[in-house]
Amino acid sequence: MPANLTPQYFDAEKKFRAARGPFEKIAALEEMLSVMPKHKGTDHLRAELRTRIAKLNQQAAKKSGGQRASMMIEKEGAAQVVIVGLPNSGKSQLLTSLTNASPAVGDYPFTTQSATPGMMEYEDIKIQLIDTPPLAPQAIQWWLPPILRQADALLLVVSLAEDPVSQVASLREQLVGMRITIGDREEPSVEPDVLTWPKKALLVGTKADLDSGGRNRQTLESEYRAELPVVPVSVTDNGSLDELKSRLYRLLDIIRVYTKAPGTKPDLTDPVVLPVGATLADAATAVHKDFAAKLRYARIWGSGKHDGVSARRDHVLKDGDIIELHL
Ligand SMILES: Nc1nc2c(ncn2[C@@H]2O[C@H](COP(=O)(O)OP(=O)(O)O)[C@@H](O)[C@H]2O)c(=O)[nH]1
Ligand SMILES: [Mg+2]
Repeated sequence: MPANLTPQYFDAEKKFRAARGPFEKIAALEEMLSVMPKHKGTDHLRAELRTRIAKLNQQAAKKSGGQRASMMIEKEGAAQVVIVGLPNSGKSQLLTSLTNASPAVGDYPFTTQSATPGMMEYEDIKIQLIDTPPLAPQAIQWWLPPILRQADALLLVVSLAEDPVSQVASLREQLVGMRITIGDREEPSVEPDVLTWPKKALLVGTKADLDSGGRNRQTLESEYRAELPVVPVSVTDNGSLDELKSRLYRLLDIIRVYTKAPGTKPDLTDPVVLPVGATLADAATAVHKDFAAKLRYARIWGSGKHDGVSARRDHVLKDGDIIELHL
């Protein structure tokens, strides 16, 4: 059976070939694994990659005094989003306010020492958020860059109780050090032929309630709005947290599609989550790996068309579409 590897896989493979040292190699192999289609045709290759990761882990463990080199947190839900920021910027508080998780929140730096995941509910889907230790130069631990590189998006957290511009500059510098780029801007400090991990990101200004006159928020928006979406929030304002959730959903470029069997009502509580641009054939594969090959046609409700029209396998789906697959 053909493996049908995607362009993302070959990009990750390029990163593997350019990787220096076991940590970068592990990060690249883990990325290859995470973007590889999961079906019989890739079983062998996936097993091989896992063996290579295990071997590199042993090597890396020797270098780092016995610790595991991989702390990858298995992705759950529709997307994996990592919260990053300087000490005391409100990262853990954000995870607490948006998810079921309860990391330690404290008014002193370096409260958070490890990565903590939590699930955020947004309408009918769940998005995984991961709280991390501060991105301060002296505190970045060897296992952090791979977690950031694997993320579907980053929340860059800065406190609006202080000057936000220097915080963003500092965060960017740390990220560039990990060869992670954000926004559309070319990073002049990254050599053009060095492989990088480009990431979608939202710039989240926390503690908006402590920003007297909204001055820091205005500064943040005027400096960065052209490159990155800027979202001010406060734990005292639920509306701001809801706004953050919906901005994050839009950033992720995903759609929800609901399936129904002929003659029944659709299940509107359990959507299939797909990337923007996904077709009926992609949706069929997401339901069952064999369905795309068997798909004859589908009926579709939504998509700005008449209800129940039949559509072909290359039809591009929209958020909220309901589909009925005919095999
Ligand atoms: N007034 C106010 N304080 C906040 C807000 N978010 C976080 N804090 C406080 O800021 C401090 C640092 O928060 P924490 O989440 O531990 O920061 P971290 O180090 O980035 O994880 C704590 O005392 C929080 O209670 C907010 O929206 N408003
Ligand atoms: Mg914390």
